[in-house]
Amino acid sequence: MSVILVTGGTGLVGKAIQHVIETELEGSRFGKKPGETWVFASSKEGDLRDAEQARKLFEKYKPTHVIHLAALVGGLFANMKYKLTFYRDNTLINDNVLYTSHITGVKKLISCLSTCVYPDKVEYPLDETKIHLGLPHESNFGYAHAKRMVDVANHAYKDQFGSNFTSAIPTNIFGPHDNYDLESAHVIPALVHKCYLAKKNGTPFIIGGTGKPLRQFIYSRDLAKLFIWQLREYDDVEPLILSVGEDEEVSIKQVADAIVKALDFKGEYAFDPSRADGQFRKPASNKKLLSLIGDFEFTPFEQALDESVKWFLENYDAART
Ligand code: NAP
Ligand code: GFB
Repeated sequence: MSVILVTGGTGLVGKAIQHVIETELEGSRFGKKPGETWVFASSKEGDLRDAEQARKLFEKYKPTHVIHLAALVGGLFANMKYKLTFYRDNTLINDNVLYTSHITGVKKLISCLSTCVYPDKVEYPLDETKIHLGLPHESNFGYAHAKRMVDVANHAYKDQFGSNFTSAIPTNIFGPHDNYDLESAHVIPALVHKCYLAKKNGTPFIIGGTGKPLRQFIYSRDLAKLFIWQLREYDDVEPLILSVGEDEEVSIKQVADAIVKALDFKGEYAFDPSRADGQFRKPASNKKLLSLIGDFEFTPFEQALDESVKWFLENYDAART
């Protein structure tokens, strides 16, 4: 019997893992295995910034495995505005989840980092050996440092207790059940929501920044499959980048054009260069992942965007807007 606890199980990534576990054939490559119980916990089940609530959550479900997604998460503008909050909340959450996993004897823990934790000035492409080789981009140094310390803690737990704790480093993620709040969202959900409102109200669609920065985007439902694979197959303490290839970089302008097309927006759209561009690029290599997983089909960006926009339009009233 295995109990897999997904902390942050009600967010963008958690909902994607739940979708894959519930739709893939039981026993298939990415399906639930016989004898597995999957638990998708929200903050209502316990505020993981609080050690006592973390302990109670683990006591309730007695997880044998943990996929740790819970975090204070936000896009560039939120990170720029609330650096201490992103640092402290995520530091508290991460310390409580790692420590509670240790004292309750969790067999395996995968924590979620992000490619934005990487040094801003480093030789590209980013790979798993470069996380600590310099300061992260100042726009999100609070969140980035909190996430980097998970890697430090994983090594310390492994060294002192032999814990099977590791981490995943996804690139920018998008998909159904995203956070579409105009101020705290990441770029794709923010622009989907903005374009939707521009179309509905007949107003201009304004994109922050110059549109020049480059990003890699992974569809949440593809990432979900990679997490399930990592849970079953990867037992190294070193982090593993979960991303599309470094040649899949797209500019923010290309993203905006794709959103205009997906929403069939006919109005005018413009850029607001008074808003920050953030990090210019953070190209991550997925070579290590592909060398381990063998074949993996990423969903084409346009198809993933269409599915995400469709979900948004069908669930607007229930979405986090
Ligand atoms: P999300 O949609 O904002 O979901 C966050 C999840 O964490 C929700 O289930 C939320 O619960 C939970 N949570 C937040 N604060 C909590 C607390 N104090 N105690 C317990 N649970 C709490 O985030 P996401 O995009 O799915 O992110 C999942 C993971 O991926 C995070 O670790 C994030 O750092 C990482 N990541 C995200 C991106 C991206 O582009 N989205 C990129 C790289 C890495 P409620 O629903 O109750 O609020
Ligand atoms: O997804 P995003 O907010 O975060 O992307 P980062 C920011 C890029 O999109 C910048 C442009 O170049 C912005 O100028 N952009 C244009 C917008 N319009 C908008 C908009 O309305 N909202 C947003 N959010 N961006 C984040 C980190 O960096 O990467 C987080 O700050 C997290 O910690 C995330 O790790 C994955 O990719 O710049």
